[in-house]
Parts: sequence; C-alpha cells; structure tokens
Amino acid sequence: MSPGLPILWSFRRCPYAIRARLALRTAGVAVEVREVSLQAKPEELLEASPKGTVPVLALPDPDDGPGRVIEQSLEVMRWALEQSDPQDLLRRGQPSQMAQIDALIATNDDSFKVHLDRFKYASRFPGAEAAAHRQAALAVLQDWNGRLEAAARTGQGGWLLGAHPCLADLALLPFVRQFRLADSAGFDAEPVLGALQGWLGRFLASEELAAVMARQERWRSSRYLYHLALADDWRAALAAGAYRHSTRGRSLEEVGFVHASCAHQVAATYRRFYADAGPVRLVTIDPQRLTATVKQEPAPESGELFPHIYGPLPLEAVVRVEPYPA
Ligand SMILES: N[C@@H](CCC(=O)N[C@@H](CS)C(=O)NCC(=O)O)C(=O)O
Repeated sequence: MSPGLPILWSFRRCPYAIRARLALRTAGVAVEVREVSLQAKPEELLEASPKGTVPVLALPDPDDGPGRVIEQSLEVMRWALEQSDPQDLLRRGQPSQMAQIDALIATNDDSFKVHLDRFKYASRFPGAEAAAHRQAALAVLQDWNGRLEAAARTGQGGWLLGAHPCLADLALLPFVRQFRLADSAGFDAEPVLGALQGWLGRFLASEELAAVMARQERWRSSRYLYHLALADDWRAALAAGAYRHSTRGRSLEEVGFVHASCAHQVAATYRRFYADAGPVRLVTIDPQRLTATVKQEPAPESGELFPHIYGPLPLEAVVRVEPYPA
C-alpha cells in the first residue's frame, strides 16, 4: 500500500480499465492499483463510487478529507494526461485533431462497444444475432482501417491521426483487442483490415500493454480478517456449523486459537504454509461478527504481528469463501 497515492479501482481485463491504466502509465502518474472482483465488489469501492463500475480513480485530498473521485475511464485518461502528456496524446491547441479524437471515441463507446458486446457475449442479450453484430462491428473497424491507410499514404502513418499516437489510439485499442479475442483466427484472416491488424499487432506486442496487464493479487479490505483453510476442512466445518482448525494440520484445541492474517499477509501465509497443500479456500471473516477475542500477537520466528482468534470460527462471521489462489 502506498499512502497518499491516488487509488485506481480496476479490473485487469476490463477494456475501460485497461485504457485508464495505459493513460496513467503514459503520463507517469503513480497510482495504487486495487484489483477487484466484479462479482464481489469491495464496500470501499462502492462507498467511493456507488455506481459500481471500474475504473474509478479516487484522488487524495490534500486536507485529508474525501478527495475527488473520477468515475469514467475517459475522464481518468484526460485527468492523467492533463498532469503530463509527453506524447501530446491530447493534441492540445489543435482543434481539428481534438474533434477527430472525440468523434473516434464516441463511435467506439456508443456504437462499436454495443456491437462488440452483442457479438462476444451474445447469450447475455436475448434476441441479439451475434453474426449481425460482428458485421456491424467490422464496418466500424473498416472505417478505422481506412484512416490508418490514409495516414500511411501520406508517409506519416502508424496511428489513427498520423505518425504519433493520440488519445483515441489508447482509448480504442483495448476494445479492438477484445474484439479480436472473441475470434482471433477470424479477425486475423479479415482481408480488409490489413492496416488495423498491424496497428493492433504492435499494441499487443508492446511493453506498454504488458506493463498494464501484469497480474496482480486481488485487493483485500483491511476491514476483514482472513484465514486459509484446506478445502476438506472447510467442507467439514460447513457440515458441523463451525470451524475448529487452527492452521494446516493443527486443531483449535491443540493450539488454543485460530490463526488468521490481515489483508496484506494472505499471500505470504499461503506461500509459507499452504503452497503444496492441494485445494485451499480463503475465508474472509468480519471481526465485528465474532464473539471470540481477537489478539494481534507476534509470530515466534519473525515477530510479525498476526491476528489470533481465541475460539471457534462461527459460520455467521464468514463474509466470503473462495478458492485460493483465485
Ligand atoms: N462508462 C464506464 C464504463 C465502465 C464499465 O462498464 N466497466 C465494467 C467492466 S469492463 C464494469 O465495471 N461493470 C460492472 C459490473 O460488471 O458489475 C467507463 O468508461 O468507465
């Protein structure tokens, strides 16, 4: 955790979040990225931004109060580039290019994305004909391909507005990447998308994309305690109505307390004690719902403080159980 940094609530594969991370990286703005599960959004995200989509950028307030919250990916991109725009992605002072950027992004967000979703996730849209939406998306891609070709003919090609990337390149590329992922062989075989395939191919091979797609442990709230349990032990606890293990291979009765971890200790605890244990569950515990005493006590070898729960873990105190690693 980096106190004082802006917090970016993010989901690795989300194209909106990818474009926000790309802009923040290009601008050189350091943020604390909090990877979330869209199925189990943290309360802290919903408190900052009740609409519940990512990305969300929460800026620190210089006076320690709640800071500004930026809730749309495009606004996150613009905010980042207003801090620093070394590649002139915004094309400030060039009204015609700025208007073209706005138009390209509007087509992506309002039209291409609609067809992309109905092609890629057709079953979620009753009545949607995947093939028709793929065709409609392809028509948009062909238009963008035409732009790339036109730029190339002037000898100043490579990007949507010429020889240098602009905001629209960063904003559109994650969505075109997603379109390709839905049917990569079909996309790569499209005879009419040569320039666009080259544009996307460079992006897919880029360091920038690799950097923003680096895998990251899911963010966990410090409001909760965490316990790693063998899947079999957890199953037995469900049947018995309470969990009475202390740690791997040792019972509560033997040890006197249930070992737990704080959010930032989960990964290291797993590596030290459970990496070779077979199926493991991460149990998220709400300490407010525990009647047993919780003490922060030092581990014998390192002295690091860990939470110890002095009593069986009741199922009512469990907020979530998930396979670990995710
Ligand atoms: N207009 C928003 C759209 C963001 C968006 O829809 N993100 C998706 C993930 S790709 C999301 O958070 N969905 C919420 C959910 O699935 O519960 C933006 O540009 O930031």
